[in-house]
Amino acid sequence: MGSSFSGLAAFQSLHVVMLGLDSAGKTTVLYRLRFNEFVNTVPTIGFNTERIRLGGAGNPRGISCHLWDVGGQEKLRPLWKPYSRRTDGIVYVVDSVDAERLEEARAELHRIAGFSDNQSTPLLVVANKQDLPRALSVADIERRLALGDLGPATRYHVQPACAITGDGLREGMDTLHEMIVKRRKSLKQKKKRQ
Ligand code: G3D
Ligand code: MG
Repeated sequence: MGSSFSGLAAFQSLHVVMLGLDSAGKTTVLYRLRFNEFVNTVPTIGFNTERIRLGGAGNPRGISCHLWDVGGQEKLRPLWKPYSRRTDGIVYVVDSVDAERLEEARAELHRIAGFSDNQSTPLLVVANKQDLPRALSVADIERRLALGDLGPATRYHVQPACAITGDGLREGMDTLHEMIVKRRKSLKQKKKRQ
């Protein structure tokens, strides 16, 4: 990964970490994005990682993105801090049906976002499992995760999605990519002014 955010090279490979409680659907998201097909998952012990391509229709070659899927079981959550250090973006996957665990998901998200390295890192919340009947709406998830409390410096977007079919995932990743580019530009301008 490029160590500076100036120059084109730094734009060519992004480093994104995917977090969320166990069973939210992170590994399903990863393999759906990587292989464009449903892959039956087993609980992740440690992490999975794949290189995927990002970039909207205007970008035929796309940008390479290293996506890390870090296990979400409680005993693995201490890993979230080192894996989320100096990432370009964070994908936070939630199970939109598991209303009971959204409070736990909120607390973990705010803990991660509060680490000094992560302040202002763009955040894509994937409101996963929207195919299921009792899925909560985007507005409900935004409220329950208290995303408004993350502070004005943090760009975020909540994307309704279904990792089984892939619906919403590409749109979500494209929005994350746009947020990453905007943040880099504003950091660059800030640096110039100093
Ligand atoms: P994790 O990596 O966050 O722990 P997984 O989660 O990707 O292993 O997924 C956990 C379970 O949720 C899996 O089911 C998976 O198939 C299911 N799942 C993932 N995304 C969706 C979705 O969008 N809709 C529905 N209905 N289910 C989803 P199993 O049965 O293997 O536990
Ligand atoms: Mg997993």
